Amino acid sequence: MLKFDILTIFPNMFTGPLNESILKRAQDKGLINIDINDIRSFAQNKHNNVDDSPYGGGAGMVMKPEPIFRAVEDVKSKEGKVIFLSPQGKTFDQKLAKELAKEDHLILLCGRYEGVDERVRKEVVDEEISIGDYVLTGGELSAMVVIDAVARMIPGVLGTHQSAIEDSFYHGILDYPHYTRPRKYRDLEVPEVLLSGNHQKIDAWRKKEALKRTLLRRPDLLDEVELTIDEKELLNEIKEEMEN
Ligand code: 9WO
Repeated sequence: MLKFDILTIFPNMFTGPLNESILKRAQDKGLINIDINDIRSFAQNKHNNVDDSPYGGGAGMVMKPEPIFRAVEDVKSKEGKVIFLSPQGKTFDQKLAKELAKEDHLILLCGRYEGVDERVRKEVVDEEISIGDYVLTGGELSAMVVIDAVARMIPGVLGTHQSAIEDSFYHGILDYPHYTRPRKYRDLEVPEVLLSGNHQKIDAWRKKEALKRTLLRRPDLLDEVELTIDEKELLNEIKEEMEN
């Protein structure tokens, strides 16, 4: 059972996305547990302020340290790992999702405004993660991305047939093209090989299409993966075909 504790000043943002479909079922099955904690409920001053103007001046506001320290102390367990979502973090990828799925307790700290008091980063944050090189209005949407990607790596969260399909990024290359009925739609036909019933040929075609896509769109991924002899052969076929 992996426990997620979210720390946010916008708890309502999470209720929709985390309570539908696969994440809902994973919680119902007791494979994951998600608690949403409102940082504002840990504010102590008269107006429950969680932000204040920056020392040194400048525009905007900074999240105050006290409510965050208190919120983390409230949810923290001895195995708890505190993750801060920010553009300054280490880039999130499938490998990191798989690693985090082995943890017992992840505490996801979502910032807002122009940032969080640096003493939070120094004292309570264990890992800083970015989901990509862009700025959002806060860490909440990125926390949901991390939860989704981590949860689906936990055994039992995906159905057995889905976990076989999950291979696409798992093996480090892009997915192959998918088709379903009808066989012909507005003159657009399904590739003949997929209708052949020859599963060896189908597997080879899919592997080749996946490699083709990866070579064309994300050649950088091919430097990272260990290809089998068959896959290297397919890749050479593709390169030769592309020269013609
Ligand atoms: C806002 C801002 C406004 C004016 C000048 C500078 C500024 N910096 C920021 C800013 O970085 N705000 C962050 C908003 C503070 C931390 C939480 N926020 C956030 C997290 N935005 N984007 C992310 C994020 C998290 C993970 N992966 C990608 C982006």
